[in-house]
Amino acid sequence: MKLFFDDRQLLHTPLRELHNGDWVPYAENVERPRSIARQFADWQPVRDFGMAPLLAVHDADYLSFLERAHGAWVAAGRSGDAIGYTFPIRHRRPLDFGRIDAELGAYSYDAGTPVAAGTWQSAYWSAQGALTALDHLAASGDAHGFALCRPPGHHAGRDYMGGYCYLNNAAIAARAAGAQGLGPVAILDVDYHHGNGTQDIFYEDPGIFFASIHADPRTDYPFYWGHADETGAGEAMGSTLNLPLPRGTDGAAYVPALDRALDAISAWGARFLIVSFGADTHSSDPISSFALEREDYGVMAARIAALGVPTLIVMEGGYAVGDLGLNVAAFLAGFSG
Ligand code: SP5
Ligand code: ZN
Repeated sequence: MKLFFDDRQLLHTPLRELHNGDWVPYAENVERPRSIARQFADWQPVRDFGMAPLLAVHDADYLSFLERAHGAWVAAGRSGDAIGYTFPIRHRRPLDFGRIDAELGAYSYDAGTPVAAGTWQSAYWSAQGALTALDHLAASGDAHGFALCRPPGHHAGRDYMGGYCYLNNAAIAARAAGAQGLGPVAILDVDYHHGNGTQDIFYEDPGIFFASIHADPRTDYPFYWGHADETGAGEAMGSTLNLPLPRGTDGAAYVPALDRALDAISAWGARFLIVSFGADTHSSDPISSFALEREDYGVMAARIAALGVPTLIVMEGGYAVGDLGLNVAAFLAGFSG
């Protein structure tokens, strides 16, 4: 399996995030991609597919905000990471904001997603990595490919960032795959957290199936999405599947949910699959509460591979940096039997 990563993805270095009322070190740090990169000798270069595939998912004004946000923060006389403090939850509408703080709130839903000096560059190349891996799959006929996306993407929506995510790498690749005629495309999200951004982007899109297995949002971030009764809207009713699981879920309890998701993806007729893979389901993850072990990742991968559908794996979360590289390696190895 070919692996894709670009060093510019290390330029994104926020210092801290707000957690339980305290500022704590940023969990989505550069030790994550380093621990994964270390496990493999061979990385493929990332190519530049430009802005068009990003604009196929995200609003132009949001992308422009992301690109200039840190500069505007500095121009406002601030130092450190740009972060909002007021969020317009409802009644959002296009307004002509005159202050960076207003924009930071309008384009995000949490205080866990600061914009640092290198954020745009890293997010841009993270998305290009997913597109390069997709292009490789389409051109080579390989069954599986892996994009070490970082920053991750599945919490980012059409016009918002959140949950350490800025550009939705999986959604960008899914749209591009559909446009190239590789579909029907399905996305399977197995990060610990619900992929609310991906769900939102495709909620009314009958062309892309979205299935997510995650910690019950009653108790876990992102709280406001990922409940079992969210199943899609309009023409896309039934093309979203949410399988929330309780805290403490281990490999034995996880597999039946995975099989349900895979059955639904198969019944839907998917011919191309994108896996949003988070290793934050591991027992040692510092911000999550599932109990999967390393060998469970091989089991998961083998079941996904048994679908027999070309599969692009994009990296999402996973914060136990001591185990992360080994867990990702175990997952990827499971695709090769
Ligand atoms: C991609 C992904 O896994 N995003 C997860 C975002 C979760 N953010 C909120 C979790 C709050 C826990 N913060 C703990 C910080 C420890 N340094
Ligand atoms: Zn996660």
